[in-house]
Amino acid sequence: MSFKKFASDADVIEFARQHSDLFMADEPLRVEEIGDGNINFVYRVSGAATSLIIKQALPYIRSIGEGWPLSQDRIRIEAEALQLEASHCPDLVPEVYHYDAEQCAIVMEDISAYDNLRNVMVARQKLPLLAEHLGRFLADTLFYTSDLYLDGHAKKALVQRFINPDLCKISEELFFWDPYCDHERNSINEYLRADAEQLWQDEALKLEVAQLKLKFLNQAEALLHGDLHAGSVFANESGTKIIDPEFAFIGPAGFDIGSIIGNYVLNIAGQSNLPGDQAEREDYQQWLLNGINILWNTFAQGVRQHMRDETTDPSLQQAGFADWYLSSLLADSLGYAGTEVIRRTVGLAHVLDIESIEDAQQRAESERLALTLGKLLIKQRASFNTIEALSSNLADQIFC
Ligand code: SR1
Ligand code: MG
Repeated sequence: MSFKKFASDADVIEFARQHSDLFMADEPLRVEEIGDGNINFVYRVSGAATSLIIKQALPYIRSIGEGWPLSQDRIRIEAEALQLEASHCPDLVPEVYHYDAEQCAIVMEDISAYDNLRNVMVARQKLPLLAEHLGRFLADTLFYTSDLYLDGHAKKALVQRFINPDLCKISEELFFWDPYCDHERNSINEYLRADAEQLWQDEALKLEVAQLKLKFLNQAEALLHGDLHAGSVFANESGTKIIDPEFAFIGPAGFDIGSIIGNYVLNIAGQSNLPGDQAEREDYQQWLLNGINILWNTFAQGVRQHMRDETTDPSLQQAGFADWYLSSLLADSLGYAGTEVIRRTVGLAHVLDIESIEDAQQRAESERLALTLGKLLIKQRASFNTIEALSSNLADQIFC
């Protein structure tokens, strides 16, 4: 393989010209490195009227360096996942213009007309279509890549194509192990130390987390995005784009649904101590709780409709099956939401929604609320018959 990291802006520009027809031959182009994630390098190349994005995967994690090597196959997986998602919901993902196996790079649509959902939520912006778009993305991508739709051969070929052991290992450790012990990778606010120690002693919680981990390890249900946090979503008043599926693999559908619900919950916990008027913060928390309802209900209605119209396996058309499937999936999703909330509070990778609370003691209050909600989501995940029952229970905890 002749992989080399782009060494200069000129390299990036040459690559952009070679692999897109967006620019005129003599048009001056400029480059910015805009990657603010943990793992890769991301460049925007702009001309007078148009722009595109180039994402390059190095053989290690950007934020850690060569000490944490990482397979570059992740960029193939990302390109193929984006293309597959685009075949089901093209309006909800950036278009891939070119995937380059040699340079471990993707050339794709610039989505700078949209804002990062993490910043949107911290700024308490209400986007009217967001939750519906997320629910539809989940319904389409999860249904069409599962046995509810595919025949056995096609499904197993998909499992093979999306084997992603390096990236799965990151999630296996960061979601399901590190936060539940005194791991050196954890990052813990000193005012939250006692709460973290209590968490490490909570044997009942750790047993539930072990069950969720086993499903993550062995339930090859549907093609997951695999890292569906608020930083992987860009949105505005009229549209939504879901990016970065480099963690994609065939796993339990509830993991994606839970990851994004967990990010709604993290923002809700952060709002309690973010600056601003209390009424305004509570109004936003309520808007987010309602967003969780809309997201799940859009997902569930979409899947029911797809099952009615497109599931051909006669066993899976059995009366009552769709109800059973969705109620087990709700429980899984809430459990995974809880693991996302807890790992973002005491684990390696935290979120701006809480980190932007400057005062460490106030931040610990939001982190404590996040831990309470995370534990509730995991331990009581099977007790909620509807999403509304869950959100009203969360409201009791938040507004008490
Ligand atoms: C070391 S990677 C930390 C986190 O960043 C990614 O976006 C994933 O969420 C991962 O868990
Ligand atoms: Mg990412």
